Amino acid sequence: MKTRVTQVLGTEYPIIQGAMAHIAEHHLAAAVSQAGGLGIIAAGNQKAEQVREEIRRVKEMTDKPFGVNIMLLSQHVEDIAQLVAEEKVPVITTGAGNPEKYMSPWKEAGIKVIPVVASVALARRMERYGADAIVAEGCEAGGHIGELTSMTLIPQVADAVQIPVIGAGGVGDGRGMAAMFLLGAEGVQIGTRFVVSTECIVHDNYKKKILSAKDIDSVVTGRTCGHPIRSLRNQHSREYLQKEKENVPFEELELFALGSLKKAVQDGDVVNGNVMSGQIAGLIQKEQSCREIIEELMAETAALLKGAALWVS
Ligand code: TUI
Repeated sequence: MKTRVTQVLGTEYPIIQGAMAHIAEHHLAAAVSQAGGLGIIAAGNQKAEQVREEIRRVKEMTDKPFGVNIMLLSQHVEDIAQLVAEEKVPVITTGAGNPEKYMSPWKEAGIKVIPVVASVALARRMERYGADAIVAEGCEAGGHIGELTSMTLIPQVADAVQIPVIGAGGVGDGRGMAAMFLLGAEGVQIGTRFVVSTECIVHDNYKKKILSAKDIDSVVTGRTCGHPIRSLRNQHSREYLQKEKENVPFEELELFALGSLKKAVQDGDVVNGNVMSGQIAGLIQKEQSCREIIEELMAETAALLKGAALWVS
């Protein structure tokens, strides 16, 4: 399936793996790239030298294109912005902010720049600043989210920009992927399903929590402090929401959240840790390799879109 997204990324398939802090490291990124998608290393809050090590490991494991996601709230963002240019990373995605001040140095380094946005206004702005494509992420996604659903955001972004749109938020199988194409996307970004892949290094308890989730099991915390985060409901989310109800100061909420994702991902504490996940968790039934996931997605999508002529030859 060739679309403008595969042309920009240099991949076989128009599938990007979502960036997930502590989760999207070199094993997952290399496996997705090897299988024909675009694997992504999440820089998260890591220091530049840790990210450099991750990049080098992916380069050792695959010669296929891959990307680095820069979380713009990170205190190390300046160093990482410079590092990705030095390392000539093929693709950069960004999240949780506006990357415009870094875009011209990245473009000059020959990097494809794909900001993740949650609004039409930022999508338009990113196009003006030279973005090669845009990820439009609906609030079905896990982690830090915007206000709009994928159903409403993707067609509005697709109408507003000329550059290719990659749809994110709520995609777990070929039906979701085909729906994104019908809404105007030319590629998809998938996070939660790749968490439950054999190559993903999250603690088994994290994978089991996703596999046992039902449709209504995700909640959004942090709305009151302007950083809404979608995760699976547990003791941690209940306590966080209770604190928000009691209007505890922002600093106390921040302290409560500190290290909570790592606790779930690395220690497997899915009771007191933060299990970030998209709303599509309830659809995910089994662990598979990244190659199986991608091939299944492509077969389902192609069957559904047969005759729709949405891709380029
Ligand atoms: O970035 C994400 N997902 C994330 S980042 C993250 S780490 C984090 N931890 C605590 C607080 C905040 C983040 C966990 N999950 N997805 C991409 C995304 N970006 N979704 C929404 C946005 C977004 C939101 C507002 C992008 C830009 C924006 O406004 C920018 C501006 O200044 O106009």
